[in-house]
Amino acid sequence: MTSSLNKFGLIGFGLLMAAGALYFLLRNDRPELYINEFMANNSACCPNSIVQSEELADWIEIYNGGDVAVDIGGMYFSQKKLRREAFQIPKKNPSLTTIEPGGFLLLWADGDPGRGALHVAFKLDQEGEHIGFYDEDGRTIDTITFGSQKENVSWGRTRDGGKSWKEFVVPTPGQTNQ
Ligand SMILES: [Ca+2]
Repeated sequence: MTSSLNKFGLIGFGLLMAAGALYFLLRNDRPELYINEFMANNSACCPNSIVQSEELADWIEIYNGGDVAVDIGGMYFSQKKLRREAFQIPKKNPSLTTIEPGGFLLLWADGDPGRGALHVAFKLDQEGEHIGFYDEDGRTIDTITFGSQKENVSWGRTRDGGKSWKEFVVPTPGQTNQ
């Protein structure tokens, strides 16, 4: 009797573990978003024709490498490695904060979130620091740690969503990296 109970207990435990693994796999469909390019030492970028703004603040370009539109409203950004210090993108402006498949979104790192949904509550340190991008449930989407940045030169992935990074003397905020 004891051994039969143990057997059923083991089967039950196995089923529970399988269900847990399946749940994890289904839950693990992270949005295919990337920190694609950023500028942390900006005194001249960027012309209105590119970003329709006269901003000269630091910026972070996000790229959607997936095949579905993603609203980053509710997601978090941080310039520290601690998630609890992250800034949450407002959820009330999906028309501003949704990135189409293959599309780009520019966030202004001007430390002035009162200026709108695309302005985060921190600036980037041109001497180098960290950018963390986290999903609403706290899971990490992307992070980058960078060193000292040259004036008006951006740092970005050599190709959109790719693994390697390089300097861009001609930055491409809101557009494909090239
Ligand atoms: Ca770009």
